[in-house]
Amino acid sequence: KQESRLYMAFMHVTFASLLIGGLMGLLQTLVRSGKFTLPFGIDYYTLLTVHGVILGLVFTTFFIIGFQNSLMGKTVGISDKQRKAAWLAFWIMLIGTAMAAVTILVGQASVLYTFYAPLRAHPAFYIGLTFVVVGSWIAAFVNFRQLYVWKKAHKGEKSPLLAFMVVINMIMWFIATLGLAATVIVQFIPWSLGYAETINVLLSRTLFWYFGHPLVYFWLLPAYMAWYAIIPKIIGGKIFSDSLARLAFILFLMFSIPVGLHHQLTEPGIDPTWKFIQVILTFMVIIPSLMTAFSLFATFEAAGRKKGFTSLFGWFKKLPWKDVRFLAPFIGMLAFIPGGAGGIINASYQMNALVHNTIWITGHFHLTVATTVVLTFFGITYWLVPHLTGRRLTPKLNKLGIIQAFVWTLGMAIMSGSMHIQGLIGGPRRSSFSEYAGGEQVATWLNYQLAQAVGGTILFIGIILMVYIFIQLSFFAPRGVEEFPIADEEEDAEKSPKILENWYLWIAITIALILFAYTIPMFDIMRHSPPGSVPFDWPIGR
Ligand code: HAS
Repeated sequence: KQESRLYMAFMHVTFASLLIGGLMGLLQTLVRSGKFTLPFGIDYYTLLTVHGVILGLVFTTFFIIGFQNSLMGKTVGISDKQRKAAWLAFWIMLIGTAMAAVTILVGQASVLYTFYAPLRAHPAFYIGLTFVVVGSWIAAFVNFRQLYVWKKAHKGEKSPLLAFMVVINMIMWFIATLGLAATVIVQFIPWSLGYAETINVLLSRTLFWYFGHPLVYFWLLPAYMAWYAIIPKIIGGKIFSDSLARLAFILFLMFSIPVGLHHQLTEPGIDPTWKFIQVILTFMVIIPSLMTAFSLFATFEAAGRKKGFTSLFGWFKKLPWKDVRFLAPFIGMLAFIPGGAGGIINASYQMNALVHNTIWITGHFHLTVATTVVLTFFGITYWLVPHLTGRRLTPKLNKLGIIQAFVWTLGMAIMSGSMHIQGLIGGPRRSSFSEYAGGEQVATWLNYQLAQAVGGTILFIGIILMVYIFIQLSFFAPRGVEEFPIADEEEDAEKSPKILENWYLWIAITIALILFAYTIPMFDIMRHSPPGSVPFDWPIGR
């Protein structure tokens, strides 16, 4: 019960964030349609910042840490001391979130979720972010300790797959947030307090993206945990390959971080050679996703064939289509096929020039994070929350969940689809409605903006449905037992090689790759970049 309370605390913040962030998203699409103006003089960029920060940073981080803690508790156990430390992490993160949220809401931090210079916020925003990061570090070290204690008690045994995956994700998070901490503590806090007269803009952007790209894999990997080790149980199958899953996660650890420059391909001040090297590394980070796709097909096919299907695709029909715990993540997987293809386009150096800073990019991340990841998180919620609250996912709630998944898919297909097309015909991202003095090209964007408002409205209905289901599963669904589905390996599976758990080796390679990809560009940025022409009294939010 004590453990459940901890994990549920994270879930409550998650779904409160979904509601607030989703409402902001709806308003944004309405404003961009040109048919609606914000009341009470609310600034579009305040809205955009609340949306990005609350959904991109708060919703995701609280869900991930809560879910991962529950995986650790289930697989390697949690002691009283560790539980208390995890509570400390929760409160520090919550205080930080509240500080940042209030600062944004009062219009003192309209700097978007990417917040790099020259945009400037009130110091409370940066201090709040620091709290969130410190809280998440405590959570990470609790997870490291949990696995360490388990290993000591189980000498020579392979660690449980899910615990291994959580630790990889938190090591990646820790290394990535060092960049965030550096820019916030060394650059932003002194600058926003007026102690530093100028700020090195390029350095702040580079440090942000050093963190910003692994951030997207920090969102993705918990979804992969469910795909590799939970979905097989739900469909009545087994884990296809423990070694393949571990190797995919190790590749993510190594290649997620030294790729941040692919967000800065159009940026002056960075030598193109280093951009090109990081583009190559970006293509390396695609490989573990392709391995995942292969493994998922194999899992589905093996599960179906075990049920006696011999025809080429007969097994496909026998997947549990009416079980929302499977269906929602499955739609997420499907969305990742165009989502991942879009990512490959973004990463292709020359093609990036076509799509960068257009609303295509917004379409890309609504497919990847807001569909693939979010639908998988919803799929997890349907069993995790009743498991924790001692209730059951009733057939009625299951049905409502299926409707929710279809509403989400429809809304996102319309919204993200029109964002992709509008991006290709030049529609900019991060902008409010404008007719740009009546340009001819601008007229071609208007219908797509209307379509985005339609999609955004459907998505908001999806959010209300999801929050309703969450409340039901938390407080009102009938009492009962809901399983925590963790799949086993095949009986005749080969033993996973010990080297896969050689943490020193993988962390050393990760650090070596980061040093290789970043040392010279960073040195150049600090040596050649003008120290920054943005004075400390630069108006907030501009
Ligand atoms: Fe991205 C920009 C490149 C993946 C999120 N990305 C963003 C931004 C976000 C984001 C938020 O190189 C905007 C940041 C901002 O505000 O400026 N992205 C990639 C690449 C990948 C990728 C190469 N992105 C993601 C994921 C995200 C995410 C995942 C969130 C979770 N992205 C970029 C680049 C930019 C960028 C550039 C900067 C653009 C710019 O100029 O600003 C890859 O990881 C994608 C690999 C994925 C695949 C798909 C594998 C498919 C699977 C599903 C299998 C399905 C099954 C079901 C089994 C190759 C695993 C099948 C069943 C049937 C019946 C068929």
